[in-house]
Amino acid sequence: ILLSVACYASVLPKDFTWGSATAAFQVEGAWNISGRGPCIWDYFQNCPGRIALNQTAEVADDFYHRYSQDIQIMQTLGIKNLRLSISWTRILPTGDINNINQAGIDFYNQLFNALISAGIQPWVTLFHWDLPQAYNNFTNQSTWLNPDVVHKFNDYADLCFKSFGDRVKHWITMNEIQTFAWIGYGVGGHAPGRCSPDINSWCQSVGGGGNSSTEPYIVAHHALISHGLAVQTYRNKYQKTQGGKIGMTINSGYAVPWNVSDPEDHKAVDVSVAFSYAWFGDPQAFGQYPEEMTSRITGGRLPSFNASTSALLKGSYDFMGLNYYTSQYVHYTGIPGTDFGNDGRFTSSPYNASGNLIGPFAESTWLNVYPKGLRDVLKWIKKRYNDPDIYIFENGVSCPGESSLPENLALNDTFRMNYVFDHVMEMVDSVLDDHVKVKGYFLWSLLDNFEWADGYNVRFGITYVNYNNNLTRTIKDSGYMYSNLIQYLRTAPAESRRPTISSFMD
Ligand code: GBH
Repeated sequence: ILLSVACYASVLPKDFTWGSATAAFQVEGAWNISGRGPCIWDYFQNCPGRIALNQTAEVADDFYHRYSQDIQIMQTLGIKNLRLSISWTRILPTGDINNINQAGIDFYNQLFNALISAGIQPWVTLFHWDLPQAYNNFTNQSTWLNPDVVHKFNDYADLCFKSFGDRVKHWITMNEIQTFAWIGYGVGGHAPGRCSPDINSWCQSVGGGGNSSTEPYIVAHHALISHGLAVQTYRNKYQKTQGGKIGMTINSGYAVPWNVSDPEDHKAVDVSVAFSYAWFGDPQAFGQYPEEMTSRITGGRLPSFNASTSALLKGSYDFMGLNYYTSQYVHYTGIPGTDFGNDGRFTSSPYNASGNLIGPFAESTWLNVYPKGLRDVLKWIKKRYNDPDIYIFENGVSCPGESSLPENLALNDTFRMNYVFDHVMEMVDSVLDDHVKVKGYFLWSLLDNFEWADGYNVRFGITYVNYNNNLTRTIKDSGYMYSNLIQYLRTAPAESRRPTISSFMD
């Protein structure tokens, strides 16, 4: 029987990595338990008006106490990989390496052990936005603006490799540098709420209108160098003996010309992908920023790598990561502006010149469904970076109106089922027809959770979390669909690669 099973090739290789994903701040809660120190999001969420309905992540999904249940959910669904992040201040409460919180180390030891004994591999993000508040002294030389944070991050990363690297074989240094750099320091919508130097604010005002595009580039530069240093540490001290892999994950959509007959709008497509993916992909692959950025960002605002930081970054990855949610139409304007989009002289919109929508709106206002963009951006990454191994570390959706539905109706998330199915099918085409080396797919998210500035009012989970009833968990229809789909793709013969979604909806 074993032989006959092994005789044909399945649609995707048997060792393709299927998983789901979470992040510490969004699920753990237990914000002040057992010596955890405050991070910038603990501070930011208490600034009135910053989070929808002034909600906080103090409890979140209480994953800290309830992870055994969530492991059971993954076992039920046959999900064998979980991407999750470590809370920096749970193990280093003040960010100081001389002040290690053993209770925090113990927590992650127990968590990783529980996952592994359930047959689930942990894929660990070191930084999913929860920087120690100790590094924030509210000057323009604090948080990621301070070049010294590079060494603090390296100390933290080193401690994680040393403590957990015998069991954690995949490390992701940074989640979406563009998001925390731009939203955190350009427009102030994420921690630390900085929209400076125009109005030099930290938290005090909402929105701000500052839109400086000076600080996001500095922040991103320091985060990139932090990544490079942590990779060097891993390679020099741990990789040979521990045998794991390391990289980062980058959020990027693809783009579609706003006016198909305007060649400048076609050019804007390349520029926009350079401003999202290549901003972080090029330094890793080539040790420098993309030409599309250096030629457009005026006034010396984009830092540059010197010989040593360039060498540090160049080749600093074993795989490339992609978080894909949506794509936009882009239109060349030629007008320099102050925000980061206009540095590329383009605007983006879900509508094109004829007023057509690129795809249906999710509940999140920034997310329109456009599955083909996933295949397009994968092809773009393959070409630009000479065919690297790629992991899709996030892909998922919030369903229109979902957050105001009662639980029994929210469980029937057809919109999410279609989203996931359509994106996975684009990925299958990418692997089989474009020969892109996609090695894994992680669905965001295992659980409804604290959705940053949107609080609990937007849900991305394949598991429903009832915030009005003791945080009970119930698997949504999309969870079962995903479970059936991944089972099919690893067992069905290659020639049956175009199933219909209805066969997975039971
Ligand atoms: C991911 O980012 C995050 O990694 C994850 O933690 C999060 O839960 C998930 O998205 C779902 O949101 O509100 O107009 O300022 C995806 C990329 C970039 C999407 C920032 C939201 C803010 C748009 N994100 N963007 S806006």
